[in-house]
Amino acid sequence: MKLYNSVGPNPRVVTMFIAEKGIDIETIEVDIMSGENRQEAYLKKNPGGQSPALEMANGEILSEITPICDYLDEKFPANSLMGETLEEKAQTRMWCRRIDIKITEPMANGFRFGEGIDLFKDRMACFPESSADLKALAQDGLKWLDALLSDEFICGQRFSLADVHLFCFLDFFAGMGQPVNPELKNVSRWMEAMRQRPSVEASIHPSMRG
Ligand SMILES: N[C@@H](CCC(=O)N[C@@H](CS)C(=O)NCC(=O)O)C(=O)O
Repeated sequence: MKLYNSVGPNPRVVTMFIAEKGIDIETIEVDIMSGENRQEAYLKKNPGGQSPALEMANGEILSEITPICDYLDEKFPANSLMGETLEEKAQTRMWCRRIDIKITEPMANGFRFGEGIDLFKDRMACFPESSADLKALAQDGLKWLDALLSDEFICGQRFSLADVHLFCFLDFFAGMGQPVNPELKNVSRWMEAMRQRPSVEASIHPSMRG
């Protein structure tokens, strides 16, 4: 198996997930800043042209962070971050999907169409006039989550991929003009607790280390 990795919150979800599980996967770095991921060689592997991608045990390529983590969790069942039962797995997938739709996707597009416009304008359709609204939509999603996050983790008492997913995005975009509103007490408390996990340090991309 090989993980095509790069800087950015999406690949970090997978590398933090891997660190949490204590498994070892060979990684191949893709330079997304220079656009290597948009060149033919990478597009042949992942037509979505984004990072990460996982070459699975049978040689086929899988993209999208939730299926990649789901696959790794089934392949290496110890320390499951998806859940032990069918119901827990379904709940984890539900929360990842909610986080994606309500928070992280609008947050990422708010950045791509705003601060990231020079990097993204020739890579995808960009709508700069939507940037502020998308950021507001992401903040509204966080407010919604804050009211529900009274327990230790997103899936109650159970640490899961949903926590890893949200953390990597909030950590990345806090430094890119989309910090967590400190009035969101539950999200702020959860974020502080997440920062103590060894997987946070272990998953910092080499290019971001001082
Ligand atoms: N939906 C994809 C999103 C992947 C994504 O947006 N990756 C970013 C890095 S965080 C990327 O490759 N950006 C460079 C580009 O789009 O050219 C997933 O779940 O993996």
